[in-house]
Amino acid sequence: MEMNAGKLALPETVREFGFFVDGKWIAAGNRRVIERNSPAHDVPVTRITRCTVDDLNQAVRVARDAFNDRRWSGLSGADRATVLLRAAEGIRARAEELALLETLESGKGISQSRGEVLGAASIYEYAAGAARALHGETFNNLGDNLIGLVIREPIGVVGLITPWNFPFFILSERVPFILASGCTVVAKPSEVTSATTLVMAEILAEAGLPAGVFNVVTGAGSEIGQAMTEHDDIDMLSFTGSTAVGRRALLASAGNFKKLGLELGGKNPQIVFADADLNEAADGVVFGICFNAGQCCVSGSRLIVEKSVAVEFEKLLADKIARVRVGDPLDPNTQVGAIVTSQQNDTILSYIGRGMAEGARLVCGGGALETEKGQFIRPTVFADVRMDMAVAREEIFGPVLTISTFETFEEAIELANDTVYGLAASIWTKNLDKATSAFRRVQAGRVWVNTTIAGGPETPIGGFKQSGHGRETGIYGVEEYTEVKTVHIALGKRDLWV
Ligand code: TXE
Repeated sequence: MEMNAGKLALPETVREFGFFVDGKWIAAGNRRVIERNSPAHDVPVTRITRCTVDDLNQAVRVARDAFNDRRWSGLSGADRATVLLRAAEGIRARAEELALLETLESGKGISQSRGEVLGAASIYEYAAGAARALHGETFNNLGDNLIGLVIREPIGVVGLITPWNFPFFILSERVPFILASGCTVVAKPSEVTSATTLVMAEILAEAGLPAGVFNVVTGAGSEIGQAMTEHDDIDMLSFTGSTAVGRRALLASAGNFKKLGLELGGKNPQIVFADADLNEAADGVVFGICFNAGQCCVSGSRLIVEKSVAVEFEKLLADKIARVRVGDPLDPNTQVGAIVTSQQNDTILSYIGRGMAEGARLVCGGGALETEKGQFIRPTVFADVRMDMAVAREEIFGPVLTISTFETFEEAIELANDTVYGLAASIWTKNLDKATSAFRRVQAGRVWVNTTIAGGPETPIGGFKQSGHGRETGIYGVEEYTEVKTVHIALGKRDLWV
């Protein structure tokens, strides 16, 4: 497509955003603002409002009123689906604008951003169907005098806190499902990547979503994010981000026992057996660690490879990594863009330093890519990694792969499960029995066999262990935002008690 014709130019002006509550833009006024620099180019690209806790409280009141008067939850699933389908059209119509904003704020390659934006539109289309498919159960086996109904109701006002690694895609894995269920929303995107969430508020309003159903407040996580976790009038909080903040959200939820959906960190194993197609497995492992510069909750960051093929596999990896195109995210050929913030860049570099200090053997990469502007890291591989090293235990959230080896199936599973996390795992083997035993035993919410980071909105996502609570997407993703109510209806004449 001509979309891929060439490198895009940096915009000449900084795009300013107010915030979006009750179907309207509210200008920053005398509030403070946050200016965002493109992490690849070091120039300001967007300016957002630093909302106050009062702004958050107002947004929650608006979302509460919109929920209570049933302007959205009272509609049929078919009517809600119409809005979601129009929103998908709205995303497609503004795809290039959304993709560019996403790239400018996050540093990810423009081709990837375009793919994520179009993928998001398709999630809205899926969720539109789910709005109509959502249903309960009946119990017609309670005798002639009683019938039981199990009905699902939207849970209420949902607070949504999203991270910077997939600002638009993660938002789109949640919002259409929350809306399909009939809930109302107050969203708070990451302070470094708020633009596409704000544009989405406008797209939803233009698609016919009633005012007050989807609201966006922007600003600091430690202020309004924290206030959202503590808010007594938020019925459910969906949080995606670090395990540390997820734990704080869990503690804060005790105030009103709000329901939590948490998608947190991962340290995901890639198990490669000797009988795998090694060339394809190496390609998958390189993709799994380089995708989004490794800033991905399901990055396959721990390679666990059978010893008999470890030397050959390491060479395949190094050859492939040398061919990965790291650079300017405005170039459609770029595969790995910039690191999102200087803090994240420092974190990754410090883990690379720790890997070396702990005695891991550097296979390739090992530091920053020298560029005139911006922050980039060369995909890095450490071999001879033991499970007591920090690089093997902690989520680095950068393009850093560790290699450990195994000799027996049991050892492979033990290594794979030797982590506090349980988000995802990949298994590479041509032996179906072995693949099945492995996917049964590995502790992870998502398992890929002979592929990695694949799939669509039909299936649920979420984590085991300290990777989180609850599931997003699929029919589970709509049910997650509902309460289950049991109704018994007596029929015929009452058998009197008194
Ligand atoms: O995450 P934070 P950070 C991991 C990854 C990364 C680390 C730190 O390992 O290196 O987290 O990233 C909001 N109450 N992941 O510091 O702080 C914040 O504004 C409520 C994994 O950016 O968790 C943003 O909207 N909210 C992850 C969101 O939380 C708060 C994706 C995530 O930011 C808050 C991102 C508070 N006290 C990072 N403080 C994944 N699993 O995909 C911040 N926030």
